[in-house]
Amino acid sequence: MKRLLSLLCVLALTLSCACAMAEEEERITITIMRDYIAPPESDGEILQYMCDKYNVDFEIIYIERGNWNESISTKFAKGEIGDIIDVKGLDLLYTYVEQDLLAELPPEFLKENAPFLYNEYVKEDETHALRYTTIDGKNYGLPNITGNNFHKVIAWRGDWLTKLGFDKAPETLEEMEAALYAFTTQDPDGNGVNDTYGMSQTGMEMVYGAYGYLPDLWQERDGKLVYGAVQPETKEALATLAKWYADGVIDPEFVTGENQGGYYAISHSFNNNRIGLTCLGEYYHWKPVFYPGDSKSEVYLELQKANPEALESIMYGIPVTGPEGKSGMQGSAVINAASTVAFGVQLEDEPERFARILQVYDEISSSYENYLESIFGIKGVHWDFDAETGFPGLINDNDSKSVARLGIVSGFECNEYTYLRAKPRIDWAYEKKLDVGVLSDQLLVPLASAADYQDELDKLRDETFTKIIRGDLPVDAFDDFVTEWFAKGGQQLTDEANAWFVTLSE
Ligand SMILES: [Ca+2]
Repeated sequence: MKRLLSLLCVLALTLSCACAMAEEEERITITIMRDYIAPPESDGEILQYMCDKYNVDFEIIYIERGNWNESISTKFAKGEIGDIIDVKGLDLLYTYVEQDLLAELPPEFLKENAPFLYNEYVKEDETHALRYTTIDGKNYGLPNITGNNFHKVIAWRGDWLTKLGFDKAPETLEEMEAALYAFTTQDPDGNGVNDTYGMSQTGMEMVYGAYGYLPDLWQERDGKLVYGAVQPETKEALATLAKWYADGVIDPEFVTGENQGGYYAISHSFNNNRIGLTCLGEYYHWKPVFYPGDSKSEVYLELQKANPEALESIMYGIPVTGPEGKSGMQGSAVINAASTVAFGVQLEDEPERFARILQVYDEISSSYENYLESIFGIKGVHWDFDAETGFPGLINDNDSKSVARLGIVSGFECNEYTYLRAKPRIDWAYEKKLDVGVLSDQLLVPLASAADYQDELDKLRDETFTKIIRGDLPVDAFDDFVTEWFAKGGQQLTDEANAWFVTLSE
């Protein structure tokens, strides 16, 4: 009886709390334009749960993933602007601000309403992540922050290397060349047919890196920012690649890539014994499945099915070192403004609703379990902590698509959560040395003229480099390309990049 009474008391208290809360704040609707791997259902179980838990109505405006830019622009043109919007690119952030689609998010307003997020973003001056989403002195969003900086996986066919007399993955450009030539000429798969190549498209990045500059990165050179594609060292890299191509070492189909459909990070050329080196895919695609419900591992699982011997034998390499001792591949940026959460311009006129949205986003992000619910769904129904390892994983046959359909509402993942929920895979990436030889894009802000020039310049670069590698143009055609690049807007971009770069040291 005593127990029943106290239970009634608790109930009464809970009810009165709920009533008081309902009186205090009106239940608002929050529209979301974020990236979903599958279209969410408006009455999805997870979405309903999140609405009830946070006492708001989340409404998802689905943007077709494969056609993101066009699809979201069409909605914007119709005046349909979400409250929370995924912005997928610095140039887009700039464009949207110019088109007056985004609300300014002053750091002080963030601090007031989302103290947890504020602390994550504005730790100390030099890591002030909001600097990267600030345009003309106004902040327009929350960039993505990741604690780890890994380059793509460098996977060598260990069985081929061993068979041909190499006892480890190549570490220098010279060793790389020797291995690739052997893969091409010495029938590593032993079928008596001349049907293998050294590498295809994705092996090229570390060749450029071995000469010091990557063709699509802004890097520091003598105190200034320079674009990798137009550095003289890149001409040397192209000469090497052209020689390899002429000698039949590079897959003649390299232009069409290594993936023939299905999940984008799978290299069919590698899986089907056509090439012996691939750098397609991130660490989380290649890692083994560490515990029941451990997500990702798309490449690992596919290779396990298609070619278990190859999987078993893989030797993970580091970016090879070139003649001047340089090496590198692009890392995943620690602060990635190209993946920014922004807020619809309508919120500028609704400061109370804007404040409430930030409060909810802060609450979703500020505890580990809240965050896990936001990406996996209801604990015990869609996900749970693994009894043995303690790591969270999807259960009851759920996968990333099914929980997307049920309406997850992803919060902000701080570094601590990444490590808490994914320690085995991050440890794996360090064990495979994916943090060694990382080059980062040192330009971290949108350039005012990027929208005018970048696409055309990228196209010019890609077409010219392909022609040089295939021998359709001589290597010296690089010199004309450099002149044309600067004349067609490259000089303007370089000037703008450096105008920003000097402000870093001010
Ligand atoms: Ca063969």
